[in-house]
Amino acid sequence: MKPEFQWLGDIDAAPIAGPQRATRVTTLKTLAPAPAADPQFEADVLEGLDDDQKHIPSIWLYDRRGSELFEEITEVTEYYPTRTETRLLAGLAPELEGEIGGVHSLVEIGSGSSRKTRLLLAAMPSLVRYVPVDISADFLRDAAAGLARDFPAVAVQPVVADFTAPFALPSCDAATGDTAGNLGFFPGSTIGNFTPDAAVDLLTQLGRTLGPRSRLLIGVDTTQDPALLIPAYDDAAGVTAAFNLNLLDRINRELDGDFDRRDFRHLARHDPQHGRIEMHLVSQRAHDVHVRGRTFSFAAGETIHTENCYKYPPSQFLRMAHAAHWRCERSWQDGGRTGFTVYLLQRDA
Ligand code: AVJ
Repeated sequence: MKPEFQWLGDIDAAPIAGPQRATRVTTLKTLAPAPAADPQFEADVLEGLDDDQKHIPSIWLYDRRGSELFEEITEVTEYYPTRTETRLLAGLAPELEGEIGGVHSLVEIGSGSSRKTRLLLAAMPSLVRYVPVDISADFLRDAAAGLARDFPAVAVQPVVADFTAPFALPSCDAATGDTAGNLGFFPGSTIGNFTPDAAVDLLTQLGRTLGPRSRLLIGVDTTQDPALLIPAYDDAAGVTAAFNLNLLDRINRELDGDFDRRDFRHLARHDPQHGRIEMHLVSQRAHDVHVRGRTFSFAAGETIHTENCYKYPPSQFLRMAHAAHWRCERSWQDGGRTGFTVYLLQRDA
């Protein structure tokens, strides 16, 4: 399988000039066409809107604007996972160097806010490189540049990749042959975006990428309490609603869509059978929408399912980790209502 990644090169402490510009000057004869949309985005949207239960994979929520809105979500009062996990990490970070000294590479899966990363880099002097892996190149570049400035001794090597497919770690002197020095970092309960089967596949594949005897520090949200969950995914300020509705703007922009966001309402619902929160966009009236020249009909009240956030209880998560050849070295659980848990896993040799 072709590794799906784009190598951005080392980012060092020097100021980042922004995307490299071509030195050759071309005369524009016609208006530049809109940037080509990701063909996979188009395929997923056209296929998903054609289904009985309309759905679009949640990965497409995270364009630049979506990533910014998600950052805003992490700051709303009702959204407990980020601050709970950050508190857990602040407590456990000082213990890590003693626990797993000699780790050289921090590989962050789906790099989000750099705050949690900073806690680890500051507490673990043995770390000499940081490899953030994310699908959004712009977002990645900005996040990586800030860290490079503040940790000049750490080589920052961002990788633009869809981490659900196999990807290669950039080679580096410190890493030669010694995969036991790789520490994967998969925070934010992003694992919750995956069904149990897909989560096992992902954990297995990450184990292959990180290598024998590597570690994985992973944050997992566990609560099934709707009183906590519903407000967290439908905050009073409407940030989560804006995050969800941004998907319609993205389709309009990149796929010639004519969604009117005023025709849709954000919905967060708890599905206790599956142990997950679902996000939907609910059509407020019967109407037609066009995307890439195709017509999709909506009944009043019909929804597009846009995200699943599974909340895996510890027993279930550990079963999934074992199935993916990881064993648990330690875990740290929030003593409060959320039960949010950070696990330190080690891969078999
Ligand atoms: C990025 C998947 C961890 O499930 O809590 C937050 C995404 N969606 N609010 C989560 C999300 C709506 C978030 N993850």
